[in-house]
Amino acid sequence: QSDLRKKLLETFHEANGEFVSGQNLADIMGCTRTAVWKHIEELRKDGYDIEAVRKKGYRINKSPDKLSGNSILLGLETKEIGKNISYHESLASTQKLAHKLADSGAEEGTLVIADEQTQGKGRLLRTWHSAKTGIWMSLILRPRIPMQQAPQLTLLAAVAIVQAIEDTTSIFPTIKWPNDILINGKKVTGILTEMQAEADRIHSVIIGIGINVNQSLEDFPDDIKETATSLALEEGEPISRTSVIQSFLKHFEILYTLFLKEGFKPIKLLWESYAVSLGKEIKASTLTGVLYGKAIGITDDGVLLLKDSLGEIHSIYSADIEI
Ligand code: BT5
Repeated sequence: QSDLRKKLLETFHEANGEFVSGQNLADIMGCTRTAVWKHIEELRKDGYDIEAVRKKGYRINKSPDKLSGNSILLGLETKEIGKNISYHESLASTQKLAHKLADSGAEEGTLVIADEQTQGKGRLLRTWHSAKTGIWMSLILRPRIPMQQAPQLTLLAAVAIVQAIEDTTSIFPTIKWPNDILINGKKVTGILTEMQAEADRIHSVIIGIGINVNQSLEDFPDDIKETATSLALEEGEPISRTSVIQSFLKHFEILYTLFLKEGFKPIKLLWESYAVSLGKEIKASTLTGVLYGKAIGITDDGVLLLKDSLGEIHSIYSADIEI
């Protein structure tokens, strides 16, 4: 059943907005015209706007912003990243399931995605608000890199997300080290990178990404109303989550391939071009205390360098930054 629907959607996709006749669809799908019509009705129920014109056939005018494994795969331009999708309407946290799948051997590039998370998590046991209409996903990677390089993947993912937002909207977001993406100073995306490792070998890196897409201001709880934003709020119109995910996966694969071949250097250059905090006076709250100073750059390893008022330079591996 779902294979037939996939085939139907693929055929419409290839037709590029042109009409496809009922007979053609029946031939391609290997079923009767009545069966085609039934599948079309099912698609309509899922929110597809399908036009039917006598003697011409059917065409899709608008796809819904409904997520599913199939709709993400349709038109996805990657080789490996995102080719294996585990989609769920509701999960406690995509990170949790991704860890489980990674444990049981999920292949590199497996993507776990949910419409809603009931226990979305940020860093340091913080809550990540994950009501419907956002993108909540976790990507499983199996890079053969030294363990200390894993945090660089957070920065790499941030670059891919910025590129995806630029591709699918008219917005130019910025990155705040290490894991926030901002639009007009408000947080639109958070990234949580976790690792499964043993001694000095990485089993898997799980990159959790939360992107606010179609939320309105009322959708955000009070504690983040002033600090959070969504793509739709900034763009002034709804944004297709599927397009953002597909674009992210495409950019991620390009950057990740480059990273595995040439290391972090080329990624660092891109990252710097999107970073807001560099050259500014910042406050860095780390687990061991608070530091004030100028963010003078990141190292080739992705570590933030802060110069204090005495001229001393501190390496910061993990912190919350205020500008
Ligand atoms: C993060 O933590 O920014 C990492 C968020 C990662 C979320 C993804 S969603 C898919 C995957 N599954 C999960 O369970 N998690 C990952 P951190 O830097 O610690 O920021 C957390 C803080 O951001 C919170 O304390 C709030 O202040 C704020 N916040 C929470 N939800 C938000 C939202 N939807 N939009 C903007 N800010 C939010």
